[in-house]
Amino acid sequence: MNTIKLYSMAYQDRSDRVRWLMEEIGLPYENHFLKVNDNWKVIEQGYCDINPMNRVPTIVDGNVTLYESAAICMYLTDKYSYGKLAPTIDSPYRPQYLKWMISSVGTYEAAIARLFTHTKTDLEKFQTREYVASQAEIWKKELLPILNHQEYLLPTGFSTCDIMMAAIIGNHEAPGYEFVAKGHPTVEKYIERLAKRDACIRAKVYG
Ligand SMILES: N[C@@H](CCC(=O)N[C@@H](CS)C(=O)NCC(=O)O)C(=O)O
Repeated sequence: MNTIKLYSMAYQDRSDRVRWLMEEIGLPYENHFLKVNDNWKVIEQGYCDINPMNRVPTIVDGNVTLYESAAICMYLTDKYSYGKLAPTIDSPYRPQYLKWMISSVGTYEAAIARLFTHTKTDLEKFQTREYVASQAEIWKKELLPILNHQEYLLPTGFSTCDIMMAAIIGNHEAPGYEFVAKGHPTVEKYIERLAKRDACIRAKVYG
């Protein structure tokens, strides 16, 4: 089996979910931490040849070079843990799995990330928090009924979409946690349960 190269800036960037997943599967991998400037922009020479977006994460798995964290996680799961951490293509749970994989980054993270980026003035910070709070109210209509009666997002048990969602919501002090988990015991317990996994700890997802 190839040793997979994982390019990132630090443990707690969007490489967290990829590292966690590789730890869960037991894949051999090497961390390549890139040179960054004070604003956390990648300044490593030659990296754009690997990822023209100049962002992280990127993996190199043999002759496959891939970026976009959700795509990487879907690729690695289908290749190395098909039917275990991802439902098979003929499973009735595959559509929901795909939905979570895409909405984790496209819907949840797209909004939560604003808490880091849309903060130039006090007014912008306030408006961003209002926006994320309003989105979180909608998300909870989806999340709470599921987590109120099962331990993981899919009824079949722990899967890669839990890794995505838990990495994005974050733990305790993370900005996303305040809006999505805090005050909702089932979501708090869900994150707590996931944070205790050996693979999550080894991957240093929450520090
Ligand atoms: N949708 C992409 C987002 C990638 C992304 O924005 N990564 C951040 C780090 S968490 C980055 O590389 N930032 C550097 C920059 O903005 O130049 C993914 O999920 O992989």
